[in-house]
Amino acid sequence: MSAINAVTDLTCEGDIAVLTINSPPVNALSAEVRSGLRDGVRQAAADPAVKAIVVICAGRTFIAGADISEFGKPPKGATLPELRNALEGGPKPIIAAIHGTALGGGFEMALMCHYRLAVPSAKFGFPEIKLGLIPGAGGTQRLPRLSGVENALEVVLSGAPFGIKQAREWGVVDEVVEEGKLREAALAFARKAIDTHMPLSKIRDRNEKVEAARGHPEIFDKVRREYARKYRGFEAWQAALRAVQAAVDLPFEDGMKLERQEFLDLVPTAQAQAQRYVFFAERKVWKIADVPEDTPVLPIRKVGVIGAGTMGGGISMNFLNVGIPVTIVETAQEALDRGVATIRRNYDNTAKKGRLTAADVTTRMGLLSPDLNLDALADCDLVIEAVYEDMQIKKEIFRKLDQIAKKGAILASNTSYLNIDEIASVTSRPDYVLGMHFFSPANVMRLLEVVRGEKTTRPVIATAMRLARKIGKVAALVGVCHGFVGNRMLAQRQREAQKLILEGAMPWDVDRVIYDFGLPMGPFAMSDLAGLDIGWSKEASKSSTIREILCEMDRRGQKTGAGYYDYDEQRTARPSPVVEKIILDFAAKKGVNRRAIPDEEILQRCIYPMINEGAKILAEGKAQRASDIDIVWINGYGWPVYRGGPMFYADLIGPDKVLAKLKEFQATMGEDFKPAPLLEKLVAEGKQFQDL
Ligand code: T1G
Repeated sequence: MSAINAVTDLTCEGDIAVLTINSPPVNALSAEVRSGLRDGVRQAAADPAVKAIVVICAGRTFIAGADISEFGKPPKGATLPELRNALEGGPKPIIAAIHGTALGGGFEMALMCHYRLAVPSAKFGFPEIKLGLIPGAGGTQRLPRLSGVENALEVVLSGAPFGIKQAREWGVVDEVVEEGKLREAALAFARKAIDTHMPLSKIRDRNEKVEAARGHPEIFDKVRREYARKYRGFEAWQAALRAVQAAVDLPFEDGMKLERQEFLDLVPTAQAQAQRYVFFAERKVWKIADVPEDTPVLPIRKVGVIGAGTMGGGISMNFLNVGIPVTIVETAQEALDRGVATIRRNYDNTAKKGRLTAADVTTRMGLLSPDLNLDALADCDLVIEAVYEDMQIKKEIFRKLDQIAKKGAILASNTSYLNIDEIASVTSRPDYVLGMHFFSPANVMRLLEVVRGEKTTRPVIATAMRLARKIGKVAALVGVCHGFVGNRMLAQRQREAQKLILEGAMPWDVDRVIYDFGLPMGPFAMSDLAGLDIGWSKEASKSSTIREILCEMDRRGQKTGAGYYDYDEQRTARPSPVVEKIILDFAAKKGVNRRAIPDEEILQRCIYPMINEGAKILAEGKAQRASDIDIVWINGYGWPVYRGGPMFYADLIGPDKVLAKLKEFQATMGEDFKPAPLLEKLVAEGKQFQDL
């Protein structure tokens, strides 16, 4: 055996050379791996004793793509064209032996080989689109030649991996071999290739499937229509379409050139930078400085949920979905029945869409135990309270729960704003109390804010984080403060949005600016969806705000067919002349001289105070890192991933520009814009939030 470099070994089994890549954790196609591959293949190719070459990876997976941490840095090591010439252009059959996930550049490298073997559990795919990129090493030119154009478009545009069945059908793999027997099967295949003089099969030469699509622009038009909505605001998908179209319209080499140029144009873009940042942010968010990976976790075999309303029902479904029995408690039979019926209806709808079988629905509903008695929660390992947002009601429930719940049970509140320490203080086990703040609809939204109380123990935190991963959530650890991270920042935007419609904008102006920025909807459409009467009481209402006036007029949002907008039968929102008059009258009564407000100011006044609040949250230690705040906003509030999150956005614009604008607003509009000391400090030190 000879070491080609630190991550690549070359061994010879008779006249078969085996190149083993070993670069944990995922054998990413780093400079060293590329150089090891190039030099190893060249060495084997030059060795007259060698008749065939097997490329295989050690560890948990085949090459899972280019090393994302290398992007944006000066290129080092072997280039992709060099690798291609060594592999596809090599004089001897090269066999890729695949296990785990052959993704991105790893999948492209395998497609440069002459043959591919894989174990049944192997996955293949081009996730580049999730990084604001497209395949840059021939993936958009070679895959369509195997899978056909429509399938290749789906793979490249969805970024989703596909399995062995598809890989076999498309001829991506030449042989499916037994799990755990990959190396010997690859040697046997190489043996056969030598003994039967198998040709150097090059995918580049297989043109039938791309030629079949020539003169059928409708294939691309259909996909363009399909993805236009899904990828609103994203740039890379159009480049992916152009590259696959090139595979159809252009000779292979010209298609490769076009793909490469599209790829190189995307790498430095703000969107690609943002999506790379989010890739690592989504992995960092799970790491808690003082709760190491090996912190013991508590077994969660049974969960209790208090409250069968929208949140309670959605929360329960998360656990039923992963086979954890749930006892759901309500105070009245009618409310309990309504809650259980909603859960069943949700499952039935999912089954109708073919994403669940009737048996799945029965199994999940079978794990649900509705009850009217809190005592039914005595043997739960975790109880999540999801009742009306009132401190006294929550404290009352936690007092009772503390008496009922078994020793060692974790007590969690789904409160969106309230002080977890105050709730915990009424129990004898504040060390087992924390917040688990789900987002509506709780069975759909990926975000979970795990709220660490003053006394919450590390094992309880570790248990909540591990459980979050199990139910498919992205969990961010946050500290106790009003509204935690997400809602605390949201309040800044909502405040400014209300001021803007008083000063000169209309709700639909503000919403248009926020929608065009990339969020799924603006603050006013969001309020109409949630209901304007959350926390509103008729008795206390004094027409002191536009929202109060609307509620008094029974314009409570979508549910009443009118709110800030008028809604037709299909719930399509239309700017409302009624609301316009209310706003103008209200402003006149307040003596406000309304003015035309430019879109840029609307955007800055909605987003900069959020960034400023993010800086305060970081300074107070209510979030571990700036990228956690971004993960909260991307997974809980629809912040577009291609803008990286509010804190990344601040770095992109420049914290100095955000500070300057806040000071300008402060000078004319007051202390709501007073810059956070941390922001001042960052700018003074020429740093960014990412440097924290
Ligand atoms: N580059 C660098 N680091 C990577 C990496 C990569 N491609 N993939 C994973 N890691 C790190 C990750 O940060 C984490 O580090 C550890 O590995 C485990 O990852 C030219 C341009 C493979 C399915 O997009 O989807 O090829 O946090 O926690 O859940 O056309 O990682 O431990 O320090 O995610 O088991 C295309 C990205 C690149 C695949 C494994 N490839 N990776 O999931 O582990 S672009 C991708 C994944 C490209 C070419 C183009 C997943 C995984 P740490 P993990 P996992």
